[in-house]
This record gives sequence, structure tokens and C-alpha cells, in this order.
Amino acid sequence: MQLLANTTSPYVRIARISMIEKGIEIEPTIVDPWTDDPRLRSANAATRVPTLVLNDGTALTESLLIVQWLEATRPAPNWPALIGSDPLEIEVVLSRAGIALGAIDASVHTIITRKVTAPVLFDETPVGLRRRRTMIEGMQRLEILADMIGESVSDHGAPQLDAICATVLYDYQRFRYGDQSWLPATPRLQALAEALRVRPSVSTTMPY
Ligand SMILES: N[C@@H](CCC(=O)N[C@@H](CS)C(=O)NCC(=O)O)C(=O)O
Repeated sequence: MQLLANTTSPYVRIARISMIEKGIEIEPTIVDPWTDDPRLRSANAATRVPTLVLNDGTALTESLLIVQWLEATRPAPNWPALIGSDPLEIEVVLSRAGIALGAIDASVHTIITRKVTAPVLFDETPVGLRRRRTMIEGMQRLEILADMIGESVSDHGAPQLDAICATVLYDYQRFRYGDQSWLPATPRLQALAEALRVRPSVSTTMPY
């Protein structure tokens, strides 16, 4: 099994944390998605990370599809349930994860579009400001939910998808926009992200 990854992508990190919590600890194969690495080109038509190449050569792409594959192939109770185990819990976890994913998408979109628009900064355009609003509102909504998200660990002590995505968002925002005055103070979200660093899945996958 080979995980084509980079060291910054929040999507890669969602997949890596989920894989480690499900007992798959493989050293990622670091590639630069922007230089058309042939391994990534052949495995993924979109040339994006993460891409997980299984032992039979099948390539899994899209972070949430990798999580779906993990849930199906390593189900509870032997493995932690990442999206919850009963319908109401699943609904709550997915709803909260969606808030974080919307903000992650806005965040990555801003970073990627800067590559296109430089030296004119995308951030101050109408679409850029809309993406910023998504990041701010997403973080503020998660700040209100952070304590509850922190309580909803699975029976193995593993974080569920909502906590994984909220933590990945928080750390990515600090990594990319830590010096920006518009980044909202989110002390509860910060506490959640820092508390989860006791998990090797979280501490060993910090962006750099
Ligand atoms: N929806 C995808 C997004 C993956 C993605 O956009 N990865 C970025 C890195 S953060 C990438 O590889 N970008 C290269 C490109 O867009 O060409 C997922 O969830 O895995």
C-alpha cells in the first residue's frame, strides 16, 4: 500500500489521521502535486494528493472516499467508528465535519488561487472575501461546538471525523494564516486541537 502525499495538505492529513486510527501506519510517499510527479499522474487523473494505492494496484482518491473505505474495511467494534455508530450520532458527526470541510475548502482555494493571481492578491477580490468569510464563519461555528466535539470520541478513544476535520482546519489555519488579523480567536477550538495532539495520529501529521 502506498500513500502519495505532501506535508501541507489538510486533505492528506484527514486521510492520514484516519488511516493511523484504523491501524494503518505507513510512511507516506512525499510527492509535489504541482510538478506532475509521474507516480501521481498515473494513479490519479486529477493529479492530487492524497492518493492511496492499494496492494492490488487500485487507486483510491479523495480524502473522504478513503475514510469511507476505511470505515467499510475496518469496521467497529474491532476498529474505532470514525463517523459514529447509530443514525443520530452519524448525522451529528457528519454535520459538524461538513462545517470544517467547507472552511478547509475555502482555505485551500485561497492558497491555490494565489498561485494564479499573483502578484494581484486574490484575497481582496469579491470571491476571495467570500472564501475568507467562509473560513471565519466556519471557525466561529466550530468554536461554539468545540467542547461537544471534544466529548464525542469513539469507544477506542479515537477522534471521530468531526474532531479530525475541526483539528485539521484549526492547525491549517494557524499554519497558513497565523499572521493575519482577520483570523478569529477560537480558544475552545484551539484547546480541542491541542488536546488531540496526545494522539500519535495527530501529533505526527502536523503540517510543515
Ligand atoms: N477533494 C480532494 C481535494 C484534494 C486536493 O485538492 N489536494 C490538493 C493539495 S491540498 C492538490 O493535490 N492540489 C493539486 C492540484 O489541484 O492540481 C480530497 O478531498 O482529497
